[in-house]
Amino acid sequence: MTSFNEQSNCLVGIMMGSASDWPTMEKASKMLTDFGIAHECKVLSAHRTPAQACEYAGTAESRGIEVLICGAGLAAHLAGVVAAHTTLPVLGIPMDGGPLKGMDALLSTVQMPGGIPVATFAIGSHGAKNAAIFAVSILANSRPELRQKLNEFRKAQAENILSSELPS
Ligand code: RP5
Repeated sequence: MTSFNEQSNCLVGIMMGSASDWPTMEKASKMLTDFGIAHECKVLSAHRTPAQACEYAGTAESRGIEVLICGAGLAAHLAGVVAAHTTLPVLGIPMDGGPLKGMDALLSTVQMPGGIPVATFAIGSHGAKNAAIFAVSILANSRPELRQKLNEFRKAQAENILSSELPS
C-alpha cells in the first residue's frame, strides 16, 4: 500500500479522483507554478482508493502541506472525505462533464454538513484556476512576498482587460 510518511517540501497538495480530471486540475497546478508555489499532484479517489485518500489527507499537515485542493466529478465525495481527515483548508472543485455536466459534483462538494467545511469553487477550469489563486491568498497571510505577487497578478490582469481590442 502507498504510504505518505515522508516530509514534503510542498505547501499545497492537489488531489483528484481520476487521471481523467487532470486536464482540468492542470489549470490549478499551472497557476501555482506561475506563483512559484511548490506543490504535488496525486490521483486518489474517495470511492476507489479510500484508505490511501484518507491517509494522504491525515498525514498532509505533518508532512508540511498547508492547503489541499481536491477535484472530483460525478458523486464527488473527495473534498468532503479529505476535510473529514484534516483541519487544513480544503478547496473543492467540482469537475464538469458526465450526464449532469458537473451539477452533481457541485452539489456533492458544496453541500457539506455543518462542522466540516469545504470551500467550493466553480465547476471546471475556472474553479481550478480560482482554487489555486485562493490557495495563494491563504499562503500569503504569512508570506508578504506572495501578497505582493498577488497584487501584481491583479494589476496585470486589469491591464490586460483594459487593453483588450475587439475585432472591427
Ligand atoms: C470521479 O469520477 C472522478 O473524479 C472523475 O471525475 C469521475 C470519472 O472517473 P473516471 O471514470 O474517468 O476514472 O470519481
